[in-house]
Amino acid sequence: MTNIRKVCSFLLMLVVLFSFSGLQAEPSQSGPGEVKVFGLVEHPLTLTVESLRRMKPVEKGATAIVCDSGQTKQTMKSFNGVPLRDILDSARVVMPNPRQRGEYYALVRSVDDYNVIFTMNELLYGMAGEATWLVFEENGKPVKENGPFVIFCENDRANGPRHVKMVKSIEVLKVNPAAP
Ligand SMILES: Nc1nc2c(c(=O)[nH]1)N[C@H]1C(S)=C(S)[C@@H](COP(=O)(O)O)O[C@H]1N2
Ligand SMILES: [Mo]
Repeated sequence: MTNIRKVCSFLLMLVVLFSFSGLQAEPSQSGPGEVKVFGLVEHPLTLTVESLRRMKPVEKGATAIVCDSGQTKQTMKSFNGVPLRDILDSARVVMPNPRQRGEYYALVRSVDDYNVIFTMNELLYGMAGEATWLVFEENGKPVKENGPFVIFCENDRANGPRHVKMVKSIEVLKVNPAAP
């Protein structure tokens, strides 16, 4: 009897262990209403509108989304967002070798597979760092069709191409070493 009990609790333990390892093996699976931040970071994050509100969001005024063709695709009276740089700061990108800092990038993926990279270099040292936002409100309301999350770089000359609607995840990666 006690043996059966032991076997049972052992099996239960295995089930628990496996389900936990399963969770860790798929960090990129964001649920609806959340954005996962993972990859080469110390603290993977699961962002929601509530958690973004606690991260010092900035409210910006009238903004247009302009395609490379010059066509205005969208205008907003205002938007609310957290700098992508602050998000990557709190996730703590792991860069053990400062000489390789130019090799890191954040890959922003969307639900419909429109994906854009932002390099850590431009976010930390360039103009894009001041102006790349994870947006969760437009015109004072939650982002509807394009949302709930959008990432874009406000000061891109044409800011449509790097305007990612329906953001699903942010993965920090490093370029592969050159083949020997
Ligand atoms: N998820 C997602 N985001 C996207 C796109 C897309 O197809 N899917 N198109 C991009 C392009 S090319 C532009 S110009 C802007 C504006 O696109 P819209 O005309 O669909 O609003 O969104 C960008 N973001
Ligand atoms: Mo576009």
